[in-house]
Amino acid sequence: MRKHQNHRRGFTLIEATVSIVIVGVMFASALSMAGASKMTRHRRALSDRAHVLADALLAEVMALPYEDPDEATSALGQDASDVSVYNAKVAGDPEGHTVRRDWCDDIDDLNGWNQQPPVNYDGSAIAEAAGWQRKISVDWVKTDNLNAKSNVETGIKCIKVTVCYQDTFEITMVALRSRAR
Ligand SMILES: [Ca+2]
Ligand SMILES: [Ca+2]
Ligand SMILES: [Ca+2]
Repeated sequence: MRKHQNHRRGFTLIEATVSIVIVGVMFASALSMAGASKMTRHRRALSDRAHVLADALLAEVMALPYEDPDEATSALGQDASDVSVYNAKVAGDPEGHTVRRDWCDDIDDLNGWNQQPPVNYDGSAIAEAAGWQRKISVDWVKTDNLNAKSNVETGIKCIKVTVCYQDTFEITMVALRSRAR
């Protein structure tokens, strides 16, 4: 009878040990799944915010005239007619902005635009924008191959808006704009 009791006690200890190991494994697995789920939610939140920031900026750029209304130019970027105007506005801006997007008078004035943290169209601050950056590049593209850049005016511009969060997340949205539109 005593022999049987010892055997029963030993079995119970093994059972408890197995049970602890199983619970431990399940707990570790649950923690791992919770971590992955949290990471997925974080990336989705970053993606949603990045798309909102990119959409807004792309819409602003696309609303600008295809080319400078004051002069004919053969280069991308700010034009001779813009520089003195923009410099005067920067000098007179009490909030000390660099060139604001609502001062630009054609799409490619924003070529090379790079702002961190991003601000609104009128230069006002965007809430919780720390860590975010927005960049714009504008190129002419070939009419027979819209993926290929051109060094000369073709009547079609490719606008790329890149939005990144620190060094962890980045999206680029692309739009084409023709002179004819
Ligand atoms: Ca211009
Ligand atoms: Ca101009
Ligand atoms: Ca220009």
